[in-house]
Amino acid sequence: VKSSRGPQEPPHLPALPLIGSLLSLRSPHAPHVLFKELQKKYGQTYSLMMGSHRVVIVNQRVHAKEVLLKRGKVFAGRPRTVTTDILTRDGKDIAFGDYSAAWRFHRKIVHGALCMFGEGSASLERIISAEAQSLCQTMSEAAAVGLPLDLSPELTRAVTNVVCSLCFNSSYCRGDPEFEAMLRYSQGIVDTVAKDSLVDIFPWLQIFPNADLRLLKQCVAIRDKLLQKKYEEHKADYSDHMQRDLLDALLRAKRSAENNNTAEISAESVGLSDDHLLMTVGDIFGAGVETTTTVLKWAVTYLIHYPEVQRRIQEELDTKIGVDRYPQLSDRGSLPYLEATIREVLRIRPVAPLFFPHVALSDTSIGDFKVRKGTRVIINLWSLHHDEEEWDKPELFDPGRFLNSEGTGLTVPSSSYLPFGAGIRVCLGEALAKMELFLFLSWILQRFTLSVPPNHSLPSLEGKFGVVLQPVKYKVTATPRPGWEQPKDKAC
Ligand code: HEM
Ligand code: PLO
Repeated sequence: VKSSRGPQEPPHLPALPLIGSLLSLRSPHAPHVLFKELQKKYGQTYSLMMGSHRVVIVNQRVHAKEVLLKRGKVFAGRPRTVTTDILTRDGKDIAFGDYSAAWRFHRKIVHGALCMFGEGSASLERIISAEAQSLCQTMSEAAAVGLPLDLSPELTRAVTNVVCSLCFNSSYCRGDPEFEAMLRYSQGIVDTVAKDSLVDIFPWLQIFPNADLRLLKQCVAIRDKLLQKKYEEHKADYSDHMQRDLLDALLRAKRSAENNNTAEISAESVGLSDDHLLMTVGDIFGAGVETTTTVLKWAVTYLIHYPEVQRRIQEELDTKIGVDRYPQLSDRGSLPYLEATIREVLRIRPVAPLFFPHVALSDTSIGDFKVRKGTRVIINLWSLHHDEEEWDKPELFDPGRFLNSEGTGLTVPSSSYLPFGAGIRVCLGEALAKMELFLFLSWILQRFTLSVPPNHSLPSLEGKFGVVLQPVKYKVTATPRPGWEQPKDKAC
């Protein structure tokens, strides 16, 4: 309903000079939960000050879609923050870079490279299946000696190797020191980066904890060394006639812009400097690893909490695939319950419960609310995915909500479901992530039943808030299913 008084400011949390609304934000809850709670007092869309920044929090689907889709281009900006500037050399990447010609150009190249890998050749399916096989072999070995296993590093390595093939045409074996270093630096980055877009941050006062900043700088330095090494190797054996991976695709775009010096688009102006190339690969590598691994870990966590869901997926796998062959992407259509489970995991524990802020590039509005140029907008996906008006018992893990009434086909029961975002900043890896989630989970559940080791308690479902929402660490017992007692798979 349009207000007769014309556009108004959104309801505002109390704010003090300099520290902004900090005092109203002190809470034992993680930010996404607190922002959901604050709706009770301020309505679904409200604003607050973080330091000197005006921030609007969006907790409902209509306003979220306005920001992402209807006025997507107006809200396509990103803020500069101290931590993301450290990670991305002042926003020279896709995810944290502001809207610009360089940003558009890089998204296009990455999109093209991902499409080339995904379609035409069945290479991506082959790569993921090989990693699934190696993962299952590791799980078999642990099962053979009766040892519970922390699946986290194993899942991370499997997912890392897929993105590594895609970005660098390389992969890691178990225990590779470079991989072990990657696990450590990436955790440090997840724990610290983008936090300062949420807490009050005054670069001149350094209120953002110094220890966090130090850790982030150390981790980024290690990551940059790794990226630089891959870059030098690729430059050394680059050929115009061969495109092995994403880094080759970026190098080709750079060479062709450099050779085209007469054109008004120089390599620098479209963002094809060495820094831009490195930061873009760094994004795809980082996003490719942390997001998909996190979803797989949540899936395993929920499967051990809900053995009946696990059993139903296994019945579906037994009927549709059996034990004589491994799962393939072409089976996706005939395994609706597994697909529904993946959708439910992405709903109940969204990887990014708070999107990194979008920024209004000009004066605009959200619903009836006035929004000034430069305002940061945070979409609270947690609220959208746990909205009581949209979902029946939102806290309940129920894959069935994504099935039609006969249980034979998939549905999306509410349009308040945006696990990958939408619009011009929609996730670039959605198709890849869905392939990986389907193949890894079907391989694992065809072969093993997952449970908590005897005398261990079930892992917490709460999650640890960072730039992605991660489950806690725990061990699982993987019991080989009938027909899979003897390992049939090869490890790396
Ligand atoms: C952005 C979710 C996997 C690359 C995003 C956004 C979400 C998201 C919510 C933010 C959209 C916004 O700010 O409006 C997920 C989930 C994944 C996943 C749930 C796994 C299940 C991946 C993978 C890749 C990737 C595998 C890389 C191959 C990116 C990039 C962006 C992005 C580059 C930034 C886009 C931009 O700002 O223009 N993703 N993602 N993501 N994702 Fe993903
Ligand atoms: C994950 C840790 C890596 O070391 C660096 C990195 C790069 C891209 C980030 C990713 C991290 C976290 C998830 C992000 C992704 C870009 C898009 C994605 C923020 C920090 C999401 C879910 O928005």
